[in-house]
Amino acid sequence: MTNQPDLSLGRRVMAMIEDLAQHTDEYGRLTRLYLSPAHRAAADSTLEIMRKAGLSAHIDALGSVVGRLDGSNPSAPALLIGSHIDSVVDAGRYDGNLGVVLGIVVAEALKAEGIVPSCPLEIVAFGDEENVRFPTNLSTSYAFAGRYDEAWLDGRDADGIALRDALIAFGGDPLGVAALARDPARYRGYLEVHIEQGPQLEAHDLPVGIVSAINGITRARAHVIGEAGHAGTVPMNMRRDALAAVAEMIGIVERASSTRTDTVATVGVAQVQPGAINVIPARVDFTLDARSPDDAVRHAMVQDIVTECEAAAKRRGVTFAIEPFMESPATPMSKDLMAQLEEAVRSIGVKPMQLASGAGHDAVAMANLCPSAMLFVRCKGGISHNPAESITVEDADAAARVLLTAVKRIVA
Ligand code: HGY
Ligand code: MN
Ligand code: MN
Repeated sequence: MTNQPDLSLGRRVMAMIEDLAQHTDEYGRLTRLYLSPAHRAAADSTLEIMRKAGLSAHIDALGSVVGRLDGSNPSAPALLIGSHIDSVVDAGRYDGNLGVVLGIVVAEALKAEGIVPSCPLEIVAFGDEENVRFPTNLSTSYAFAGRYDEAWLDGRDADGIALRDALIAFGGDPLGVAALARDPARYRGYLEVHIEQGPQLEAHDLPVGIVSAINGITRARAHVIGEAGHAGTVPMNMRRDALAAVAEMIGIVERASSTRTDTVATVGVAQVQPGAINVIPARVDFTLDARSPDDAVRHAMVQDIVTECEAAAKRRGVTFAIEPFMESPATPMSKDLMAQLEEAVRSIGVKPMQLASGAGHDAVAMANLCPSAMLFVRCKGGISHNPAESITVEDADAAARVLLTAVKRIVA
């Protein structure tokens, strides 16, 4: 008799992931931005899967899909399990979706084993974790935590569509946002399972790991304005080349982050105008994403970047302006829930390893509502935000067994 798991939970997870992966806004690659038609289709599909799993389920005013098992005492503080079903552009299929699917598979497994939780179990598919479409930050999970900033409704996407209008077109309700705030007394904790999106678990040959803290993030938009000119006639020492200035600034960003411990900083978007081969670039708009496990270090790094970019701009005769639009604090996870996850990891014969999260997650917002913890799942090569993102059915099964074990202990 081998004590090898039968992988049935893992297979169920992978099947649901495939189901959801078909909902994309771009043919041939997975792009599912908040409130897009693909997000609506994925939300409807998640609603159906939740209901088939025996959960009462609905889509809330901001587009989150919320499933619930009442348990034997519906008025007891509930346990929340969740993650997000929105994606970046040309995304992998596990980022976010895995945590939602695992919550549903665990709810299914409890019912299949005839286990009635002592408290309600809520499974949530948030919709705006990636913050790719609107200048918001974890808006749908912050709504649960009662920290939704109504000004976010006026944020606009690259096509100038206001979040409020996209929400109405999605079938949501801008007037229903305040009612989404949960009473902290009614929640005992939030658990989120997510791919690691990094190389550590693979390097340690571990299928899962426990998140100790989530790094803080500063995101900003920068604008550099020089002067367009003829690429053939303007001498090099007489140019005000916006793109050459930004090239120097990107070097400043790289140096500021690589000379500090555990910090990262990225220029992910750069738009050049007018963008012609024989015209000296007049303007460049670019983004900054700066992160650290320590908020003071992050703020100092961003300040250094701004100071050095201003000096470079002055030297080059271009203007430089930068507007931070998102701040997310470094967030430690709940020690009690981490201990529950560690016990559950041990119970499947895996050595518990703690690791910090360089990526942001809905757990940052949910930690404002109730004790929160995260379980990471190994992903191949640590690759994420990339269609090559992948996990094995064995690791999906291990994560499902860990989560099921932890949930059984918490809701016993
Ligand atoms: O960017 C992040 O950290 C997350 O994947 N949204
Ligand atoms: Mn994610
Ligand atoms: Mn992501």
